[in-house]
Amino acid sequence: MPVLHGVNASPFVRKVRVALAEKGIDYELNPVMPMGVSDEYKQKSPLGKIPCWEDGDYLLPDSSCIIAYLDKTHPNPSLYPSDAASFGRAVWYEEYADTKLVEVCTPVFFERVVKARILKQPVDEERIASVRENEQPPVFDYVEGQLADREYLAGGRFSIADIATASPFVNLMHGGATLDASRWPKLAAYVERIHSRPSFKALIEEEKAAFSGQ
Ligand SMILES: N[C@@H](CCC(=O)N[C@@H](CS)C(=O)NCC(=O)O)C(=O)O
Repeated sequence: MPVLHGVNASPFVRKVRVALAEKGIDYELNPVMPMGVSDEYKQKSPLGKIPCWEDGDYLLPDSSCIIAYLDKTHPNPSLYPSDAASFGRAVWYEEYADTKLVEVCTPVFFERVVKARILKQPVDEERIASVRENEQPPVFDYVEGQLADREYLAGGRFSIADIATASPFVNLMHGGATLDASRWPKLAAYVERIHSRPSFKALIEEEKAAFSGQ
């Protein structure tokens, strides 16, 4: 059976797990923690990052590469729009989410879950306040504006753009922060809608159960 290396609190590992669930692909999750990976793991994933996909002697790191590959091996349902313009927008939204949404959503998770519950270190509340007041608003404004009245971000149906965009908001939620629905009503409704898909919902439940034991 193919193996996905990584832990599910990672927004990038979650992206791949959601794609696998949407496509109904069986796999094993090998829990590789992102900090201090072994030299053996670096042979598989040269940047030393999670996730990495391993199927027999086929190795592929990076969530974006893995999902693009899986869309070729298991094309139904495709997670990419078929027309060129929507395809381009979808992979742009994926890039924006992987870079910018992850940057502004994960510090709250890092402080309140990783530091407080796992590393047993003090939480930097000033850092959390600064991220929430200064860093998140322009990023959330952008996604709110891009959504306009769309149900999905690109191509009129669920795609990689929605997987990547909704994933970091799971980390925000684990960090106990809510998205202000009075300020970002479209984004809040969209995130709730995407998180309620069976693929996301099952993972969110699994992650919540794992963190409640910490
Ligand atoms: N572009 C990569 C990013 C993966 C990534 O940054 N993963 C983090 C965990 S959330 C990691 O492994 N960090 C360890 C490191 O940077 O050394 C992807 O999409 O898979």
